[in-house]
Amino acid sequence: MLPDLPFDIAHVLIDGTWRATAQTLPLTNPSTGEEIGRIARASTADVDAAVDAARGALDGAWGAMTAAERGRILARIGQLVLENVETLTQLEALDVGKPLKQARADAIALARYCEFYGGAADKVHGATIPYLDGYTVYTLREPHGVTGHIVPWNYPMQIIGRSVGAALAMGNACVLKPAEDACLTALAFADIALRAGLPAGALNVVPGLGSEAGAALTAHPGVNHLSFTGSVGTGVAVQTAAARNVVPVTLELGGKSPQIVFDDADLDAALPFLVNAGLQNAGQTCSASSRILVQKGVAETVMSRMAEAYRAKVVGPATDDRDIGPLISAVQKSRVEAFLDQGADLPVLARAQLAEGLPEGGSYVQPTLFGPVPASHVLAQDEIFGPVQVVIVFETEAEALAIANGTDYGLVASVWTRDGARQMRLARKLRSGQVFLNNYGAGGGVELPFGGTGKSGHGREKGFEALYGFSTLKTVAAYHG
Ligand code: TXE
Repeated sequence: MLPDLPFDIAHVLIDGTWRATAQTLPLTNPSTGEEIGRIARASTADVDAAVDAARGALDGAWGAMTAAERGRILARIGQLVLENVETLTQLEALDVGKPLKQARADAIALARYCEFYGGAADKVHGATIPYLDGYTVYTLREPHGVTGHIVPWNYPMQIIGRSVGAALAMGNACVLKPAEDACLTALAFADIALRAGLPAGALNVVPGLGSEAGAALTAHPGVNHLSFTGSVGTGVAVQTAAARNVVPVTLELGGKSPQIVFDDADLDAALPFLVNAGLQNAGQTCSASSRILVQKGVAETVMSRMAEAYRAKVVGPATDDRDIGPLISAVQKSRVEAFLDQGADLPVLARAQLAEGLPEGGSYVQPTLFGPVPASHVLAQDEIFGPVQVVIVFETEAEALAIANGTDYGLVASVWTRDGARQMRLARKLRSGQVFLNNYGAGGGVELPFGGTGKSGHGREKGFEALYGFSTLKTVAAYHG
């Protein structure tokens, strides 16, 4: 059941006003398969109105605010998010199927993004540049203008926090298109932002289909920057649309992130990360560690200890708060099952447990650990986006590096070894946006720049770096003689 909300979930938010759309879409609970309501299906006209409202905010109260005032509003939003953590948790569990503890962690991360970007808003500045005699030259960091944010369903709150948070801090006005599979926390966040004093039009939310509202937003000539997180195929479509308007794009397109375990690793420290980084959010994580590369000397031990950890994990409905929830939808379930079919000839090390009496219509998949698996196998190459990991055995550091760098992706990698020189060598040679040494994911890392290389995308979100991506640089050269 939906909690009581101060807004209608079938509405879009445009210019500070909740409005009905001509058409709606069903909202499904992935834990049960039941329809729990209807959400808005924004049209091209709704997106046009949202972009106009954002432009109006830039020309009005929002555009006139100082960086410190923007920061204070973001900080207030963060505070209100914290006060509403339990509602946000319930919404996300219902909408995405996340176990409550994961949904709660995401809500707290959303607050952290608002706190971080609130504090950073007035700390971004340009430079003075020594130039010819008689000149003073300086640079100004300015907002792009209207920013479009296309957000997927796997971590709505975290992805909204990192992209909308940074964009607002820099003074952009945002149009947010959440995923059709999960938009409730986007609406709740916008309601909180309004209550915290964000001026009308600074954040507009237009839930709807990717092929309609999403495509309309990416093609809109009034949008000055696009930030997209999702699949490679849709990322290419977004970048192509942006190119027609010559608009900068930040793309975060997932990965096939490896953890490399050497013979000298501290296995007790590594083990929880090896398994949890693959199974968190039922594997539907852009930075999921879906490949575990293990050196031959510890391969048997690591495989048997990972198998033991898998057998102890339980899959259940989100509100039962087990280790792992359902996948987002029946469509995602069939995508993952198609991968499992392709792995039918691979050795299975272990599967996790499905809780008894799972609702028939829920999108549950039994988490599966394969190994040893050849590095070239499709399950070791493609992003599965489900609770599936493969173990690959290697002998030398050079071989490990070649395997780790041997996919189209490059988002996150980690190295488990006590050899400091090897840590430094691999940190440099791994083709990856983030490298972790003797850890993985660094606790979420609101402060840590994040993004990929290769087909994982380009541009950086999170941390201070995102503020540069969500702004543009103007050079001012004054001649005074
Ligand atoms: O992604 P899409 P889907 C990967 C993962 C998953 C696969 C498919 O491998 O199995 O993608 O998921 C919007 N113009 N990731 O189909 O299509 C859409 O409405 C503009 C990895 O859900 O990329 C949603 O808001 N927008 C990833 C968002 O794009 C469009 C997270 C993502 O949908 C659009 C999610 C269009 N033409 C999936 N078409 C990660 N990096 O974490 C769709 N959208």
